[in-house]
Amino acid sequence: MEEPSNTVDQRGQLRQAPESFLSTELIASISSAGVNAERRGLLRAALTAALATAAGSSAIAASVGDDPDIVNLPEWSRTLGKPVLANPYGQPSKFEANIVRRQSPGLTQTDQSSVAFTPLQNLFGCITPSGLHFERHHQGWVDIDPRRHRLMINGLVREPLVFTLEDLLRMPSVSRMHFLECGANTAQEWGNSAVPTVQYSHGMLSGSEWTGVPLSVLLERAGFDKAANYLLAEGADGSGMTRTISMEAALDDAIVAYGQNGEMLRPEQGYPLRLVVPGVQGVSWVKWLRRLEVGDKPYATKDEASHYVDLMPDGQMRQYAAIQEAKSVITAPSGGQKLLQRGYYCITGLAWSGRGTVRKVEVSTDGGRNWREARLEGTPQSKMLTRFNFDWVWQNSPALLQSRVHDSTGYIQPQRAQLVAARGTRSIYHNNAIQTWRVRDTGEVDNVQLG
Ligand SMILES: Nc1nc2c(c(=O)[nH]1)N[C@H]1C(S)=C(S)[C@@H](COP(=O)(O)O)O[C@H]1N2
Ligand SMILES: [Mo]
Repeated sequence: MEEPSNTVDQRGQLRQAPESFLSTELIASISSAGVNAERRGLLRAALTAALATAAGSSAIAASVGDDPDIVNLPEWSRTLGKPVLANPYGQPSKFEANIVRRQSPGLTQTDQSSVAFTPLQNLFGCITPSGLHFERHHQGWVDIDPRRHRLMINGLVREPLVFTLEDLLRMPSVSRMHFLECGANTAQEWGNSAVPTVQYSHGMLSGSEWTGVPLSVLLERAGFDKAANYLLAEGADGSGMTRTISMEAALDDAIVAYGQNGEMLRPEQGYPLRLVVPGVQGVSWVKWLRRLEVGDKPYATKDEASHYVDLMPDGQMRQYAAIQEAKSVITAPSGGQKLLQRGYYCITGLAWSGRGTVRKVEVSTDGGRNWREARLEGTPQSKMLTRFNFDWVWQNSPALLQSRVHDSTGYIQPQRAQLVAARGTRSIYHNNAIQTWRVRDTGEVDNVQLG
């Protein structure tokens, strides 16, 4: 098989919907800025009608009459199928082998202190398949024997406790969908190095259903000191990963999780136990969680004193900036992809907020001059990814695609210039600016920074 290219994947070329799905009149009704709310219902009805007509249309049949893939029975229709249980653990089709996590050559420090990004451009809906969840390890991942793993709760507690995985599996559990985003996601965009694809610009982001014991249940059981405001969470890998968690977040919706998307956590995601701190930056979601210490002040550990701090324009450091502010990105069409023909495209992307739910997403195709509302798929969940879709007709002319989210607190995702005005360009973390994808008249899409 051909070596997968680092920037363009097998679905890098976007085909428009077949011309027969849309009448000229309908195409005209979709302005180049999108479909407005009134026309949307009409468009949907007409699409359904067009589909129904197309199914029985001889004109369609004539145009495809010589297609060998219709005329000849393929081998899979003439031979025995593969045996049941050929794959005791199911795998994606071999034709999807190009849809993988990728490492950015520029960002890789060592094989262990590294990051592999989620291929957002190829995913649907809002759940990231566990095998494509991004990976960020400070010192490599570890393959823990669950029988030998322990979770200790100590510090300002009435009774220090140690749990085995079996103990935790017997306790009351919750299952909730939440995004996980590294605080350094979109870091390169602080500078001028617009990275080529959405996988590299936004791929330290994944969404999963997490299952485990509410952290509040474990803290209550240990009899934590009600005056204590902080927790130290510690991982069992060699990175000495320790993070201060506010007691507020710990008692709110944090989970000591063993489950991810219906099965046990993957080793790369912290098997057998990880902390889930919804809405908070990824580094606080300590993997291979082995100890929680209840304390009365922030711990200022290495991962919060010298890393994960943002240098502000006035020379001050922004520390413990834990919450991931509202953010959205168009995942297709996106950098490295190509529109092959003029016509209808469904602009699609993801929106999320660490402070609550997504209330509205707007899309602009002219670099932020005009905005129209996108469709949200499903009911937005708190601190979880929401999928949005937007109807668009590309007229072979240059376009600047942007999305912006409004969250349930009323916060609106900032333009890059607004964010830079407040925070300068010397930060590494917490870049939630509006992303711009430029469509050239050739159909090629790339990453540009406006303003
Ligand atoms: N024990 C431990 N926990 C850790 C890390 C680590 O290296 N060791 N990396 C952190 C960082 S920086 C992030 S962004 C998330 C990444 O989680 P993931 O690898 O499951 O995507 O885990 C966090 N928890
Ligand atoms: Mo991170």
